Amino acid sequence: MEVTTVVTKPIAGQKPGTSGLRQKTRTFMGESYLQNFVQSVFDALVSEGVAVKGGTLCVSGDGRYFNSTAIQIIIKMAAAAGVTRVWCGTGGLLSTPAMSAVIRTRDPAGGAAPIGGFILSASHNPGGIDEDFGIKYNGENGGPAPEKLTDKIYKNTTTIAEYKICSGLPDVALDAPAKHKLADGFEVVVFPCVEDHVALLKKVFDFGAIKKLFERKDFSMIYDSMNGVQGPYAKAIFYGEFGAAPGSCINAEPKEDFGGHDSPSHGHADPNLTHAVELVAAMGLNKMGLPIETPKPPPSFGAAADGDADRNMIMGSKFFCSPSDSLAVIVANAQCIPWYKGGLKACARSMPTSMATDLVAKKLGIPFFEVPTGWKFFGNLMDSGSAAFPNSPSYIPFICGEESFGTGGDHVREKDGMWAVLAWLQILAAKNTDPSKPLVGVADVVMAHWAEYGRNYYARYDYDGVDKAAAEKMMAAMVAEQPKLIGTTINGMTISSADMFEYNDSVDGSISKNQGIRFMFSDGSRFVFRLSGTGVVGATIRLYLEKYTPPTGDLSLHAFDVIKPLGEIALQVSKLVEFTGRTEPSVIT
Ligand code: VG1
Ligand code: CO
Repeated sequence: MEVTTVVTKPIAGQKPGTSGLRQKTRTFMGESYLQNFVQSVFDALVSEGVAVKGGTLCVSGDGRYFNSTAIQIIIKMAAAAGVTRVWCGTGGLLSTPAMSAVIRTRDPAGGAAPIGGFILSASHNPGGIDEDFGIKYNGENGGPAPEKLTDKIYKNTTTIAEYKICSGLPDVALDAPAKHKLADGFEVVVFPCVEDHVALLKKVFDFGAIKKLFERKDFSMIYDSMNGVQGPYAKAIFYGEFGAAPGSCINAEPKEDFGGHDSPSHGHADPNLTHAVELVAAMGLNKMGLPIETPKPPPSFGAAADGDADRNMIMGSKFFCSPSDSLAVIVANAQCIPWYKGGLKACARSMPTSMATDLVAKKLGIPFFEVPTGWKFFGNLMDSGSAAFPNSPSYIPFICGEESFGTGGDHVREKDGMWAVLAWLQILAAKNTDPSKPLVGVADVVMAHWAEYGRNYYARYDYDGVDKAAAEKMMAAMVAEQPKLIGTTINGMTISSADMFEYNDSVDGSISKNQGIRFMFSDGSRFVFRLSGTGVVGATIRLYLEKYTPPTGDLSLHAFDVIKPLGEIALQVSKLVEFTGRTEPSVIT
C-alpha cells in the first residue's frame, strides 16, 4: 500500500462552528480543501495521543451531494494515516445519532474499538453542488469533538504543509454490506446503516407497547424524512417494527439535494413550520401554526426529521408542539420510557431554550443544567461520573434538548430525531392503554402539561444572510449598553438583569465566553440575541423570545402573538433595523 505525500498550503476559514465545518459544496470540492481538514484532524488526534495507527474509524454521511466522493477520499487518507479498518453504513449513509450509536455500541468483532468517526453533513442546510456541505469529527464517546480538539484542528489547518493519501487504492462499493480487504492490514467494512441505531433504540423503548398504539383504529401517523438520511430508519421502524399503514412515511428516499428547489420544502430538510410544508399541511396547519381546512381529519400524530436526522418536529392533529415544550413534556413523563424507569438523574437545556424544563426539574427535584448552544456541552455532563454528579455511578440517565428542534438522551452523545419521536410515541402509548377510551393525543398531553406548570410562550426570529460586520457591531453595541439598561422600563416592561452568557463547564473546567446576550424582565420574560455558528454566507442573527404565563393565566393564545410586544422591545434595544437594514425576520419558528 503506497502512501503518497501531497504538498499543500493552508486554506483560510477552516474553523469548525457550532457543529463542524460547513461551506459551499464547491469549496469542499476545491483542491485540497477536504484533504487539508481531514489531515488536520488526524494530526490533532495523534498529538492528543489517540491511537490512529491500528485503529478503527467510522465514515459516513447524510447522503447529500459529494457524500460518496468525500467518503472515498477519507478512506484513502485513513489508510495513509495507519488506520487498519474503516466502517461505513450502506450507501455511505449514517444519520448523526446513528453514527454516535455505531461508535458507542457496534461490536468491534475482534478488532479495535472505533477511535471515532467523520460525519459528512451540513445538517438542515440545503444540499447540492451549489448548496452546502459539511464535515465533523466525533470522538470515541460518540459525541462531537470538544472545543479543545476543534481548536487544535483549526490551528493545524493554518500551518498544514502536506497531506498523506493512498491514492492507488480502488474505490469501495458502498451499496451493499460487505468486507473489502483493500490491502494487507487495511479493510473497509460496509454494514446495514440502520442496524446499530435501531438495536439501541429497542433497548431504550418498549417497542411492543408502541406497536399496540399503532393497532388502535383511532391512531394514525405521518412521518416526513424530508428526503434526508432518515428514510431508511423511518421505514425500518414505522413499517418494519410497528406495521404503520402504507403512506405513513413520506419523502423517505434520501436524495442528494433533499428534493431540490422545486420540492415543497425547497430543499430545506429542516423540520419546522416553515420548511416541513407537506407534513404541516397534512396535519392541518399553516406555516404560522394556525388551523386550516383539510379534506379529511389529519392523522393523530405527525413528525419530521432534518437532513442528518438529529432534529425532530412533533405535531398532533392541527397542533404544533414547540421543541422547548416537547423537551419539558418528555422530561416530565420520562418514567413512561423503560430506559428511565429507575428515575431521571438530571436534565439540561441550551441557554436560549425556553425555561419550561427548569420548572419540571424543580418539581422532580433533579439537577438541572443550562449550557451553551450545541450538543457538545451535554455530552460532557453525561460522561462525567464525577464533577457534575459527585455521588453518581458512571451511567447517568439524562434528557436534554434545544429550542432548535433537537432533543435526546444519554443512549448516544448526539441529539436524536428518532429518539424524540419514539419518546412521544411511548408517552402516548402509556396514556392510551384502554382501547375503549378516546385517544389521548399530543395536544391533550401538552395542554395538561401547561395546566400543571404554566406555559412558556416562545418564538425565535432568524435574520439570515446579514452583513457580518454589521451584525457584530450590533452585538458589541448591545453589550456596551447592557449595564445602563438594567432597571429601566420600556413599553411597560422592566429589565431586571442583562448579561452576556458565559459557561463554566463543571466537568472539565473550561470556560466558553460570548454565548449570547440575555435580557431578563421583572415578570420572568426574556429575550436573547446570538449569532449563528452554522451559517455559510454572511451572519445569521437569532433572536429568542419568551414570556411565561402561570396555570391561572390564558394558556390558549398563539405564541407568535404573545411574544410580539417583547420582540418590539428587543428590536428597540438592539437597533437591529438601524444596524442591518432588515425590517422582517427571514424565518419565525
Ligand atoms: C444551530 C442551532 C443549535 C444546534 C446547531 C446544530 O446552531 O441553533 O441549537 O445545535 O444548529 O444543529 P447555530 O449556531 O446556527 O444557532 V444541526 O441539526 O444543524 O447539526
Ligand atoms: Co441536524
